[in-house]
Amino acid sequence: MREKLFIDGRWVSPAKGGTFEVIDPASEAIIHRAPAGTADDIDLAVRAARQAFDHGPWPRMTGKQRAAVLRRIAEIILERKQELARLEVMDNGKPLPEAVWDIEDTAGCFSFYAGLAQEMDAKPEEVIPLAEPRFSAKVVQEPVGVAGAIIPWNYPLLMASWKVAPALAAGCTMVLKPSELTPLTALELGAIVEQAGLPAGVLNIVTGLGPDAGQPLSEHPGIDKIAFTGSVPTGAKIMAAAARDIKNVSLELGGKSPFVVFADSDIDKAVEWIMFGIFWNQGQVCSATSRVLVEESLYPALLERLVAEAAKIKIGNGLDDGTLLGPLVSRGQYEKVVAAIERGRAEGATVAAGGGRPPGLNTGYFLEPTVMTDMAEDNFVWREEIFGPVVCVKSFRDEAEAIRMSNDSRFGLAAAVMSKDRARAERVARAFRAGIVWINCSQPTFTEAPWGGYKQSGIGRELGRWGLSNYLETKQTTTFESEEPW
Ligand code: TXE
Repeated sequence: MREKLFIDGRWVSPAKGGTFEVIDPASEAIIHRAPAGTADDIDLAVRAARQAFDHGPWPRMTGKQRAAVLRRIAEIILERKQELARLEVMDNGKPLPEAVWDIEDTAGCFSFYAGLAQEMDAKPEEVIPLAEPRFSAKVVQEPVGVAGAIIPWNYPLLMASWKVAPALAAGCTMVLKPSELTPLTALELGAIVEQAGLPAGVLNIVTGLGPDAGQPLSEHPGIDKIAFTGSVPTGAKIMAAAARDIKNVSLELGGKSPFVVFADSDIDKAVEWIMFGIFWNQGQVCSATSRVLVEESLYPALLERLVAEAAKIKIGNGLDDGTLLGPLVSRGQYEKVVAAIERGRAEGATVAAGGGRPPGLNTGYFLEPTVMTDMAEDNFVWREEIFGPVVCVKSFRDEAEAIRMSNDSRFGLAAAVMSKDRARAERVARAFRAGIVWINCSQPTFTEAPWGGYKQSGIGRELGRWGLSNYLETKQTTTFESEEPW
């Protein structure tokens, strides 16, 4: 576990010399003291990234050359897969097989953007037809410059890759600020890019607390773009900070994603997708299936099955064989989720399954898989993101009501629908006001497809070619081709 920040290709101690505790959420033990970066370190990192962008080789290399480095990063991540996955479990709490999957996806993300970097060589410019024949116009895309990335703790290395890989593919340089709850694998990424031969200053990694390191990064005049994934209130602060000098901003914020299950659905499949959608990663997923809407005639049977299946989930340390649900990431997150359940109950909801600490697990931030019912539509648990293993289930009468209830949210990240009637499923999918829609499934995420939300779920799209566009500026060059006076 690393004790230094990664700035300008070197491992350096934070200017103020401070550290913060890294806690294993399963044992509550302090497993590391990570370097606490502050405004001075952010400034150093931004200057290094600026220098690397303005004068270094990275933005001037061909896409193919950048792709070679990105591919090497992916290879090293895969070589270190088991070790990185175990670090992720100790830091975040998730079950090991999930962490292994995350690390494979992280490598996949670097490989994917290596491909897009290489493709950039094939289409360096686009000629645009103009109505006025004496002029010609072409369009090129160029890296946006120095990017800042502030990321959360639910997928520590994977969330880093969603920002680092496209930024580097585009030719940008970057300062990455990981979450203070999960800094371990992000610091390893410094060693990985170093080994892969990334030029100094192209990626700088500063760990630290949100207000001490994140805020100075979002306010720094030396960065051209800020990319953030996290909560709505912090996203709003970052956007306000970016507004001061009109930085380019992309935000991926929370969600309260509905899953509409029509009565013609296969009940086993529906329950399986719901369980995957809300208990995977302890429900700490921005697109989690947190609101389930079931057609009235299927509601009693589906609820009964869901409650029975939730009770079977094996809870424990993510490193133990067979664990399906680990602890929540932190004491703060545990308390937030427990308080939400209590508030929902006080506002009239029924806890149909779980709702408390699993018997026998007295240490660690463990919470039972929880199913809540009977809540009014204005109940806190139906409206607000809980970010824990808590699913709210309600019934609906008809398609129109399902659509109205689904869209009645300030969020619009994801939504899902299940029905054997394909035309109806497609109709509902079109009616959802959300950036990510699933039919007959919920949650599968692919690097090739755009990811992001409507409404307060954010601005912009990550992944796929849309993720690359986040880090590109568009430049038109218009030439007067005629010898005649205009
Ligand atoms: O988020 P924050 P927290 C939601 C989820 C969760 C809640 C709170 O509901 O319960 O947010 O989690 C950095 N300037 N999501 O408190 O504060 C911080 O250091 C700049 C949804 O962890 O948003 C961390 O790196 N940066 C989500 C990052 O912001 C600041 C994933 C995220 O922390 C800052 C995580 C500031 N003033 C939480 N304050 C999703 N969309 O997936 C903090 N940070």
